This record gives sequence, structure tokens and C-alpha cells, in this order.
Amino acid sequence: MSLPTMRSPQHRLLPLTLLIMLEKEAVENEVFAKKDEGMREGRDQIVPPPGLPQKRTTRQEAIVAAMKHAWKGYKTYAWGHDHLKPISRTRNDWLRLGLTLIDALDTLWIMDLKEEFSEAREWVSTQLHFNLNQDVNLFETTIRVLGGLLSTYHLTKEQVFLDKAVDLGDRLIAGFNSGSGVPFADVNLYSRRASKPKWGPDSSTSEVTTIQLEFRDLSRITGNPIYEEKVNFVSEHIHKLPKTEGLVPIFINAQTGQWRSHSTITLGARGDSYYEYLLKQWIQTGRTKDYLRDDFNESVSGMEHLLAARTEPSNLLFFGELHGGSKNFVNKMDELTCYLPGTLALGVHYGMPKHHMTLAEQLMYTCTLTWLRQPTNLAPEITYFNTQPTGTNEDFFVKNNDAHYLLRPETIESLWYMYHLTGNKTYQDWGWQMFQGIETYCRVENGYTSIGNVRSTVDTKPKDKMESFFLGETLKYLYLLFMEDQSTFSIDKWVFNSEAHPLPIYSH
Ligand code: DMJ
Repeated sequence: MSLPTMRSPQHRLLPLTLLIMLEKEAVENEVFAKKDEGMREGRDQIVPPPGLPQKRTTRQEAIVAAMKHAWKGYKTYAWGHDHLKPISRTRNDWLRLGLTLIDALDTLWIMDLKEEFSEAREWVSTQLHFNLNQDVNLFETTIRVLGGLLSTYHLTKEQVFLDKAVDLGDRLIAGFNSGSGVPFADVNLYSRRASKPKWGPDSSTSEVTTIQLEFRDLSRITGNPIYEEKVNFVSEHIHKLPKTEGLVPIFINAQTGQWRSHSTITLGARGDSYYEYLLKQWIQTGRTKDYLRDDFNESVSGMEHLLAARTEPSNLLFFGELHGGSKNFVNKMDELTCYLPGTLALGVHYGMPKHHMTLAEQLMYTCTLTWLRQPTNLAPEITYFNTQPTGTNEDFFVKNNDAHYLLRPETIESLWYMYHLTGNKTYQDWGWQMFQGIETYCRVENGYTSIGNVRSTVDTKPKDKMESFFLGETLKYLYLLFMEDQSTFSIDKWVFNSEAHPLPIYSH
């Protein structure tokens, strides 16, 4: 039994599609249950930390096995480096900060992988130093490293994680030394000098607006207001800038603090988490900063009015982009945009307009199809949508250069929010299907690899790279998606940063 493909006629019939998916999944469940029986034999008795469920579900066991496999490859061939190259059995460095190890810390803790967590903690305590003559991207270092250290500190209360976070925060704060207070893209961790990105004059909007949860949390823990003051200023400054019905251009100049004119408006790359952090900052601060909520709501209205469109023939909802100074609508959507159903659902939970949930459900379905209509069950980086009838009778298509899957989490992240908030097990079943795709086409002997082509089961073009967010986000959200007791990581207590690191919600 196979899933409907982009060419199959039954893809118009949603209930049938779902039925087929569920049948396929039942068969796969049986296979996994058998494998799992084998895995369980001889496994150590694990005593979970307080607050975590006593027993993992069968699907959770499969995710834990994936995490262990990824960790083993990383430990063997890339220990202390940023990324594993699992096929060539070597490593890749980008920020020189042990990215995979730090991104994985809280996932290891949440999965109760004690041995792996303890070797990672040992490395953090003895080997992680920030006194490096290295330019790092402020946003990436903040969401992955600062966020990872802070959430691990909150979960474990171990001082070492906070000490490292403070040292890093004190270096990164140099990024805000610009003409406007809007940060530069890069910071040198040793000289503490900030600079524009190597490839252009401006900072990316999503980057300067997706550091606030982490810097604020650092201030709240340490009692030192400086970090929070810096990021509050950026949010307030951007609040005052002109927007297109709440939507923002993707580039901003750090010296002038002004938008780059004619830059693209998108909910994908370089725009995405601006919208996510409007809502999440409002939640983190106990729903006291109303301008953040209002900007979020205005942006969703703008999305509906200017970016929402429907496909032919199946009337699927997607959000396109505005290019050339808001003039040209482009019918493409990044996989990155698929964080949005989760964020919309989170907003509705916190009192945003009820119809945002309809948008969330419909976009969730479209995002899911971008995975499950591919023969690999994996989504391409970018999908183009047909808004007019075509000879092919397909709702969407993929260009050659966009056919890669980088082990990204966004759709799975949204599935977790949708399941967490509705209890509808269909979202779990969809996530399970996606995980089968990852297991079948990305798992290699020494870890997991990104692939270059999701459109073929035989020519997947492995790229030989395991991204840190695969351990930090993708596997964590899968584990949470299949957790029986959803109250353990309640969104009433935790706000997840853009890299899936949970941080506490404060009262103000
Ligand atoms: C992650 O680093 C974060 O989720 C970021 O906000 C967007 N891109 C990657 C994962 O795809």
C-alpha cells in the first residue's frame, strides 16, 4: 500500500487519503513494534527524572533509538565539533562551538539519556570556551547555544550551564554596538567586535528579532538587566517602523535602523521567526506587553489579505511571498514557513481570534502534503503552488534546485503544537509517516544525512551532513509528539525558543 503521489487521482479525496495513510501506518507500526520488542530486551531499567512520564510509548522508543544512533555517530566522528558528516565519517565546523552537542543537551535530558547527557555535560564543563577569535552569527549562536545552555540550566539547575551562558551573553552583547541599536549580523567572540554579514550590507529581520527570548531570560535569571534592555530596544524600535499591513521586509540596516527598500516579504527564510517571536515574547512576559500581541494579530491579518492563496485543483491553503517592494506575488512557500500552524494554534490557546485555528489546520494539512505526497515522505526545501488549472492536475511542484531535505523540523514542530492543543491523533500519525521517511532515506550507518532529492526513492543524493537542529528540534518535537502525558511540557509553563529549547514563562 503506498501513499497517494502528486500524480494520483485520489489526492482530491481527503478522507480516503487519510484512510490510506492510516492503513500504511498500521502496517509500519507492526514492523516497528516487532523491532521494538527486540530493542527492549536487555535494555537498562531507566528511572525517569521527576515530572517525566514513567513509560515511553512504542513510538517514543523508536525516536530515542534514532537519537542514540545520531549521538553515537557524532560522538565517534565529530565529538566537540559543530556538525557530523556521517558518510565521510568526519566533521564540519562553522561557529566552532560544538553546536550539535549543545543543541542536543536538553533533548538528551528530556529523553532521559543519562549516560549521553553526562558525557555532554562533562564536555561543556571542561572543553567549551568562548574566548575564540571567531566571527559568529549572533542569531544562530543565540538560538542554538545560548538557548540550549539556558534551557538545560532551567531543566537541571546545574550552575555550569548558567556560567557558560553568562560568558557567552557578555560576548554576544557586543553585536548591539551599532548606530541604531539594531544588532549587526556577526560578532567576534574574542575581540567583541560586531560586523555586517560577509555577503551583504544589512542584517536579516528574522535574525534581529529572534534573540529576545534568550537575552531576556538571561537577565531574568542573573538579575542583570542589560541583556533584556538591549533586546527590548530592538523590539520597540521595530514596532515603530512602517509595515505593510503588519508584514515586514526581510532586511534592515544596523547603522540606520531602517528597512532596506524593496526587500522581499516572506513568512519563510529571513522573515519567519519575526512573527513567531512577537507572540512568544508576549507569552514569555506574562502577556503584559500588548504591543507585541497587537503586532502579531495585525501581521496575521496581513498574511490573510496579502499572502494567502489557494491551489488548483484541491483548494489547499498556502502563504506566498511579495517580491519587488510588495508588488509581485510569488506562489512559493519554504518548508521554514511550516512553523506557522503551530504558532497560530499557540496564539489561539492564548486568546487570539478563533479563525486563526482554521488557518492553522488548513496550512498544517498543506505542509503535511508537501512531505507525504513525495515518494520519500520528505518535504523539499521550497515548494511552488499552482493557483491556476494546469495540464498536470497537480497542486504543487518542486524545482530541481529546491528538492533537498536538510532534516528540518518545522512541520513536525507544528504537528506537536496541533496535537498538544487538540489531542487529535491524526497529527501523530502524520508525524509518524514523516519519521518513516527520515528512517528510510536519511539514516545511514553512522548517523543521519541531509539529502539532495526528495522526489526519488532511488536517487536521493545524500549530502553528508547532519544538522545540529536534527537533534535539537526534529527529534525533540517527534519525542514530544508521541508523549502520552502532554502536561509534562505544557505550553502554559514553557515557551519554546526558535530552536526548540524550552524556557520558562514569567509573570511580566
Ligand atoms: C533552526 O535553526 C531554527 O528553527 C530557525 O529558526 C530556522 N531554521 C532552523 C531549522 O530549520
